[in-house]
Amino acid sequence: MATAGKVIKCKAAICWGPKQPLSIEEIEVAPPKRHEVRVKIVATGVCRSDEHVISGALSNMKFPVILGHEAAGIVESVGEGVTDLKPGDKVIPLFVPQCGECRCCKNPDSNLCYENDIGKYNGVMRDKTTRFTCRGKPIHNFISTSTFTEYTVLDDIAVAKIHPDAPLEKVCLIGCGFSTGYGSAVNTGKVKPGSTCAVFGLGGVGLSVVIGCKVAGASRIIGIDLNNDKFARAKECGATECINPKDYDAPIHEVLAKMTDDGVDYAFEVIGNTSVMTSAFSSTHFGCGKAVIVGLAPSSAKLTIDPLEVLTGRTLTGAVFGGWKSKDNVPKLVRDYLDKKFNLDPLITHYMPFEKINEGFDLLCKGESIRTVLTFT
Ligand code: COD
Ligand code: ZN
Ligand code: ZN
Repeated sequence: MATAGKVIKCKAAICWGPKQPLSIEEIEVAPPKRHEVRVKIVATGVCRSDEHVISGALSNMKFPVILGHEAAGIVESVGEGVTDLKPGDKVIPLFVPQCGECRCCKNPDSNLCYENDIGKYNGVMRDKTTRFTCRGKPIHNFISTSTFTEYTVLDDIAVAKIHPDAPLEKVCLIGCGFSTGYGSAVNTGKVKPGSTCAVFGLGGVGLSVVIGCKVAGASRIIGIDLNNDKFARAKECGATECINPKDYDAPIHEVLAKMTDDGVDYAFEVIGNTSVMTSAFSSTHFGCGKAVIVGLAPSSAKLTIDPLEVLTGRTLTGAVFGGWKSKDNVPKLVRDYLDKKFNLDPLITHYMPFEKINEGFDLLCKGESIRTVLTFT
């Protein structure tokens, strides 16, 4: 490519600090260094973790920063030492990288590579520097990805090559929301055929849990949300019934116990609310239930559970990115999508040009969108 080895000037959305709209600016993107790739982003989703930074809920962030972590694009150029990617390859950035060498990467039961920047938010590449500048200032990276820009640079452990036929404006959801929910059901929960599941929270990730429960063969999938507007789409994704806790005087775990002969086999908390986590756990069967935490609670929050509820046989677990080892599994998930194992269409409510990014976040905050996908024209 004519741009290889050169600085690229392009558009990006800069988050200069919390509680202010993102600002579309021209930035400079340096060429990839050793074991890095520069990627042209084609489509990127408006997702919760980005919103948590904008709203100030994630307090230890470094600013200014280019947010965005759910995306798909095309490799523009590669740095030295990159063997598995070449210009023109379709790719998905990985906010949980897979280095293949750390204790988690070597353990088949974990996917949380030590090279991740979640929670630490150092905001730099593996070599501790950034490839972005704007108005002469260095701009931080966000969780190994930074996709709210026409071009980004990624460590090669944080990018997966996908099938050349993949429609990027759909499979971008495999970079976060879809895989997080779907994997929580099929990997972390290991939902069995014929089982009964409860899914608390029917946003994009909750709906992806519903899809996972359905693909795993669950016979009952009960959706729970405070907003009745979420129910039709949940049923489209596979929920067999939906309930609103506001419609009942009794606590929701008692309602579910009555509906399900003493409790569900699997309950998923997909909101990030500790009192809902407690009720999700209590909603599972006393002798064999499993609760999976998908939502991220505020950092000061503590979870209260009755130890007797664990002693009798319930399990409480959780995972980021649906437990998927990212570099190994993202290409497989894309192939499963192309083979029509699941549909991503019900999750995408809006498409917008990248410049309308702040409108995308407004819709998410108002609960009016499931996923807004931003595209570069
Ligand atoms: N009871 C029932 N439903 C509720 C309640 C409640 N008390 N409170 C809110 N809800 C409903 C809302 O009406 C909404 O429909 C739904 O819960 C939440 O949906 P969204 O659209 O806000 O969120 P999602 O589905 O996009 O994301 C949910 C997560 C829990 C995954 C997300 O918020 C989160 O915690 N992310 C961090 C963890 C993670 O894995 N992140 C990956 C990168 S984003
Ligand atoms: Zn996300
Ligand atoms: Zn690792």
